[in-house]
Amino acid sequence: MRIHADQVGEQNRRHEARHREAFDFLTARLAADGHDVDALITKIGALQIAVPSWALGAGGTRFARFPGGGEPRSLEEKIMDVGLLHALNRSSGAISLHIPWDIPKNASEIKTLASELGLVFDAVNSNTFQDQPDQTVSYKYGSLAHAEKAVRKHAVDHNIEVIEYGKQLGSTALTVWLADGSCFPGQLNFRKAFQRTYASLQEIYAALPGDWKMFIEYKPYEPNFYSTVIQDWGTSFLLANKLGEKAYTLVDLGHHLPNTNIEQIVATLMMEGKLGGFHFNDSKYGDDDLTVGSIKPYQLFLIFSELVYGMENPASSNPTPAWMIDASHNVKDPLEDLLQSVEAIKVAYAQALLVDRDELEAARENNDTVMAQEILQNAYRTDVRPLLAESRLRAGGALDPLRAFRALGVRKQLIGERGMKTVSTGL
Ligand code: PSV
Ligand code: MN
Repeated sequence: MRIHADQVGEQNRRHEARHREAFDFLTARLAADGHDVDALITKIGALQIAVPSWALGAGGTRFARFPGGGEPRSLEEKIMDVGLLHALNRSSGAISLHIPWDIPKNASEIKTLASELGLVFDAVNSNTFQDQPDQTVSYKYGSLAHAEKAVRKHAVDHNIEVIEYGKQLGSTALTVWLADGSCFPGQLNFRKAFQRTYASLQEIYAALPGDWKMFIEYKPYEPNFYSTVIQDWGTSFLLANKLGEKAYTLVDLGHHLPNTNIEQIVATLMMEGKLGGFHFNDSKYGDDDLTVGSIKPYQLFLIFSELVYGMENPASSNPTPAWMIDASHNVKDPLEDLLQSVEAIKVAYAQALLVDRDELEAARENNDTVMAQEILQNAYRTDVRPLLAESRLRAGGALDPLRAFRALGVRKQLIGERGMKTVSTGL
């Protein structure tokens, strides 16, 4: 199914009066505070967040999976689903593929379909954390860090193959996340594991096209429970620095131990021009992969405050990070969950844009702790949703994507087309 402009327009007419009232009220307040509302709306509209191809079906835990109906059965259907999101929110204009879960069998047809829906291909992700059915070696004891050269070579070759798929689709980045590590003390020589990983990454790095980037994603634990080779931002940053200017750190919000100050990590990486990518999700305990902003929205805002500062004050080589959601949906409709996540990301971004940087710096320089907190919290406590709605309206999207999704009966139609019992690839 596709969502057409007239359907969105009809939905918008129902919410138009209410939106106008809220938007006019907010505009007057922001303008009085010296904000350029049109410039804010343009910035908010420009933020595009890639959707992972593996998050369009129900996720699950190691205990159970409860699939909904109408899940995409192929890469084409996954692209169609991202197209539905993008038609509603005009902010999901990219898809990130995980190989081999989503191998583009006919790259040019896949590309045509995506571009018809206004989508581009974000970073491609390699998978050396699972053995594939026909695999000749096993990743049970690691991949790029494995003690055996043959296994490391297999994992390196896979990454190079992923780059090749990405090239066919117009991607310009490879994300490497490794499960490599150990479950028990003594199992691994930390130094050798790092050195092997570095040497393997060097081989992959050498295969990167000139305009490509490599994102190195860290994670403290899981699936290994004693040590992970690339456990934290410091290790990722060290590898990225050693590899060269095309290598960057990727921050996944769920990949931190409880209470880690992620905003400070972001600030440091941006200062060094080494923050390449971002995986958004939320969590209460570990890598819970919950809807963005559902548990710790203030932390998300503080992170965005550093992101905005970093983007406004870039290090010489600082790119705009590649934004992506990396979540899993156990009890929600995946598409509804993704709409909520995109909204939460944009709310935090818009609030961060409202922070008066000059006033904040003055408060900091004067050790005015109270005012520094006030400035941040004033921005955080502003209901910016009318700005988001207006930016969607101007881009041809829905004033209220979630309500439109329900009013248009999208899931019902998808179930009608694809059936109730469908299984989509991915986690
Ligand atoms: C690992 O937990 C991770 O965050 C990596 O980004 C993987 O590619 C993805 O999740 C797999 O679901
Ligand atoms: Mn991730």
